[in-house]
Amino acid sequence: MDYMKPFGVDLDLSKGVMKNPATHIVRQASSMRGHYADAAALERLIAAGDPVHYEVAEQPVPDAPGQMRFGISTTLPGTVGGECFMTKGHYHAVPDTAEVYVGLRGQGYLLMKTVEGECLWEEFRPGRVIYVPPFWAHRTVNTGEEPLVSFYVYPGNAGHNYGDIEKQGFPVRVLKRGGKVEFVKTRSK
Ligand code: PAN
Ligand code: ZN
Repeated sequence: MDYMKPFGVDLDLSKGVMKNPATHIVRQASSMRGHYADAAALERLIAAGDPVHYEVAEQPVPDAPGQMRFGISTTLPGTVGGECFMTKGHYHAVPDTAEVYVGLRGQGYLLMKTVEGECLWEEFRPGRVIYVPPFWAHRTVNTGEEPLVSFYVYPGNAGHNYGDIEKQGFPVRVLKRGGKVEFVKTRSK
């Protein structure tokens, strides 16, 4: 049999980065249109330099059910009209696939929602493991003053469904006003 070869990668835990990632995705403010409540504030931010909102570093593995994809996700600090910087968020394209996150650096939350509209969140902090069960969409939100860095791992065949979140959003928004974090429900479902 032609086996895939084992491999290792190095993380710098003090900086919260993966050394020499094969894939490095960078999402700037301009790729976040439609995700924040205050569209005008986002446009002002884009015009003022289009800052990075988050980055993902990965070592790709085959898209097969027995494989595990893993990497480092870094969400930067900041707000858009009071709403904390966040990732787009997604369901897995194969919806009955779970994911494990481990907080490495920084503070924030992983917001999770079901297709019926239930929305729950778990706190991110260094050393905190968060389990995302099958069927829950997930979005990282940075409520702190430094980059929020996490390690994640999920099944190789899971894929990503961003379209449903672009249409539905999340029923809870995370704001920071006067240094205080607030969870605001935007609708009952
Ligand atoms: C993570 C996320 C990463 C970026 O690797 O993909 O945090 O967030 P978006 O994919 O929502 O832009 C993951 O959950 N993978 O399944
Ligand atoms: Zn995921």
